Amino acid sequence: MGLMRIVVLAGGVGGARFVRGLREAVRRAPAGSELADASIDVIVNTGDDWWLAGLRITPDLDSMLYTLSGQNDEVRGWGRVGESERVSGELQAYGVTPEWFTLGDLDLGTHIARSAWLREGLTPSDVVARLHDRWDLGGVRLHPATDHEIDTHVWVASDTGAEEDMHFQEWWTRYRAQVPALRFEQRGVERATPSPGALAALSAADVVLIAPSNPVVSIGTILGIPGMRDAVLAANAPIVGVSPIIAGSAVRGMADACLTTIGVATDAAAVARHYGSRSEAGLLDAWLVGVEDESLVAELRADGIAAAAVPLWMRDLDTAAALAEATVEAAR
Ligand code: FO1
Repeated sequence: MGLMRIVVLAGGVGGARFVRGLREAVRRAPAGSELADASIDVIVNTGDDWWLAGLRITPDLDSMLYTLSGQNDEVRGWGRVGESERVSGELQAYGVTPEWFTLGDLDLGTHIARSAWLREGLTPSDVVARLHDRWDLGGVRLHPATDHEIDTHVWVASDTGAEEDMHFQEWWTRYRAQVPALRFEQRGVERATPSPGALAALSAADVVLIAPSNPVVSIGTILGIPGMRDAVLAANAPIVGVSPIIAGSAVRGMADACLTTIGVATDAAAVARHYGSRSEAGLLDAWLVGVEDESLVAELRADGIAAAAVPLWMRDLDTAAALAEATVEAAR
């Protein structure tokens, strides 16, 4: 068996846990099996990125980087383990950063390095490659979905009833997605193109996996980059998605608020239909729901989506590895 090239589309925390499980499944696969020889390329959402205090912050890429290198804060989900926040206190006292967004001291090192490299003229892809040089990601290669800035803005109704927008980070971390969003705007997306690494990975892919990430502001943003959806579909590979919704609630994060905004129910079958079956101009060849949602499998199959129910909760490395293995199995 030759090398199996796996490409994953992913957002931050949930995506990182899934990819860590996939890496573990590859490590555990019996020698000589197809999975044992697999490579993993991850196309990471950049729609949460923003400029703050003159620094480029890329939460999803950093969650991947920190999780795969064992540096992430598992309790909060984001940021570095063993973090201190001395500089952030100063920045907040100066009013340079808002009190609802904390940049840890160690994390700031990453942001300063990235911003310095961007100012030297490196692309976001080049920056990710440099960050790779320092951290051992166990063979996983990360690619920003695009090298263009496509920061997400959220439109809401103001007190006067007029529409106003705020950066996604303010809506998500300050308001915890509790202010109803009228719509999401990926600013600049029309000029964006997929990153070279993303396109190269897709053109060589044997399997494409859609991580259990936010279908709207993570996976939706990636697929909304002009040319990305076509590149995913053009890959000579089955496309398998994992539901981020179990028994009608978001596994983590506030995906339900995002789904409501685009008129999709917070339900594993509704998200599958939103991605669509490849046989009907959609994306999916197969879709995994939780064992809690076993009853949805028959209706999805009737809609042309090969669905299966498997344990979806990634409680630890074992459960994440088992889920990843089931996903690759579904692709076969
Ligand atoms: N999330 C928070 O809820 N509060 C924070 O202060 C915060 C700081 C932060 C700093 C750097 C970074 O990369 C991420 C950070 N996050 C914070 C997480 C975060 O931005 C969101 O959870 C994601 O963008 C949603 O995927």
